[in-house]
Amino acid sequence: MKFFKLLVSVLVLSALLISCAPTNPTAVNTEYVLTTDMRDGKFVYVGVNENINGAVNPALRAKPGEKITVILVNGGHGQHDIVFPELNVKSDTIDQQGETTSVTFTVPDNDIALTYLDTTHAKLGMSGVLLIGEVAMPESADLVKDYLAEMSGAESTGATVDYTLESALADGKMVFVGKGGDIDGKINPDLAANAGDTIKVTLISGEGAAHNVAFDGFNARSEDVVGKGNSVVLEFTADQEGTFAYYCDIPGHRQAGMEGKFIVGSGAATTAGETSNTSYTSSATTENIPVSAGPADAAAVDIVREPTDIPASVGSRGPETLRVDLETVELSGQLADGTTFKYWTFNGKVPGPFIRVRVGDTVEVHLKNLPESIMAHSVDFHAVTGPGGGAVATQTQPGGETMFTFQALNPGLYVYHCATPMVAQHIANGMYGLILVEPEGGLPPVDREFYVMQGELYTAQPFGTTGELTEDTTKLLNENPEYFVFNGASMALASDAHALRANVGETVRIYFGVGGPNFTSSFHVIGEIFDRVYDQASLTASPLTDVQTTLVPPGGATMVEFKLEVPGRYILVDHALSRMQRGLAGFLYAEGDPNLEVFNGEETPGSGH
Ligand SMILES: [Cu+2]
Repeated sequence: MKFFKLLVSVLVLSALLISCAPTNPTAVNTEYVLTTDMRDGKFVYVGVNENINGAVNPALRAKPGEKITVILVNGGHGQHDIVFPELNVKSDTIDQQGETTSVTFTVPDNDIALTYLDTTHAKLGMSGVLLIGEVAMPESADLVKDYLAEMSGAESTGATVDYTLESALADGKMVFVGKGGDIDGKINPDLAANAGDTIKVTLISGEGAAHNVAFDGFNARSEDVVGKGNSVVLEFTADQEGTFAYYCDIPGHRQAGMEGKFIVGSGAATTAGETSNTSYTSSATTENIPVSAGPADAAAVDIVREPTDIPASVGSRGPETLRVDLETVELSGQLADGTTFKYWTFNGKVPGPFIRVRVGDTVEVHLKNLPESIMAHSVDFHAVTGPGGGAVATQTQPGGETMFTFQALNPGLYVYHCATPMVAQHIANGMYGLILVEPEGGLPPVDREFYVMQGELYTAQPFGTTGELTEDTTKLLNENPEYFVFNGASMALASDAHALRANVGETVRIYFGVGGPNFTSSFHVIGEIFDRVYDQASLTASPLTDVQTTLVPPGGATMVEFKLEVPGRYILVDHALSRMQRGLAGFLYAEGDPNLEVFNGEETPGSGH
């Protein structure tokens, strides 16, 4: 996808160049197009046009005294530029994917090898040479080293400091654990080095989920490591004194606890403005999370749980032992028309499956995390009496399976959700559902039952952006969602495909829960009055009667019932109605003959009902 975008940028660029070529008064003899990319965890330049196509940090060639143009396309994210330091030529800085900049200059008229480099990423290997005339290719990057030595405050000490870190879950947090040496067994250990040392960090995935390690202030980030026991190595030079943060920059992991300190020299910063920033709300997110959306994922599926997807009532049966199978599936889903999002789900839909048991049942829960997952997942049932609601027994790595049993002691309608750090993130991405524990003898029969859950999505891109949206954990922590949804997607239950349907004269029951993770719902059905509200989803207390709007907190539920007397379209909302503009509404169509005694009126245009 990234490549596709790049290709488009390059094509557009070529078209532009061709179209303006005839009118260009000062002829350029040679032209190079470079893009930026990440290889082996390091930023590099990659050649785009013919003779340098695909080459990493390609050698550029020019004839003495000729005029050349070098065009740079930002192929990913992060700030980039191209500088020819010996010639004092510097491009503008570009920081958006697809953005371009260029420099045009006349090269010296003698045979010489010169450097080109990226101001921020040169020390990570983002540099190459410009060879003029018959000059030979110099020994690897000596030129850059010389130049960087000038730029950098610290002389290389020639020493290498080795650290090994392993990812782990500890005390409900995601952490780095030190391996070997002084840091052995320590959680998020302080790492130390002298200015000028080479730092070599080996990161082992201790539990199999995807991780990496990034160092603020050094533009150093390892590749991702996935799969238990696999490892990745990051090497960089600690070229400035100070105290810096290191962390895992997989979205949500730093917030979940994967963060430590990197102390260079005395730990005091040598230059103003270069001090570490240990707050994840700023530096961690600016470089890596795009605000523009990539193209929508063509393979995205419909993740909306059908509101009628509810198992039959338990009826009058006695307690039994039942098996519940949950699969955690990370998949690309349709969030809105032309908009896709990487959801994390139970069984591929949002919400997860409606689970129906009776009081006294023993439930055997099997949780399988698909091998394709990059995250660990788990499940916490609010219907469980026991540690973590089952989350203690179900932290499940990609490709793994866990199991526990519980006895349903209390009747009620309960939320379940993933409880793997950062829990709010797993919930926001779609990991919640309802489990109904019916009282002895079952619930009173009704004509129609519906399953609806409310949640919020925190995307880096504003509401309404088309394309593939990405999650934004800073917005999540600030409780600043872009989307509010019933059953996983924007306006999902207002679509013909997923609307609720019933007939006049029927009694409707809605099992309504809030996954959240953060917003309380003021649940209301426009045009109807709840005949009965099982407040807080208590099925043993007497229901409230004749209620307009009922409060449902995150991690809470309600059961409402009403009879349909009049045909028409009724609208499920959270009466905090701004959220309707953010994707939150569902339609309940009641079909049948008019009931003029109860309601008699002509529809006026533009009512929206
Ligand atoms: Cu999860």
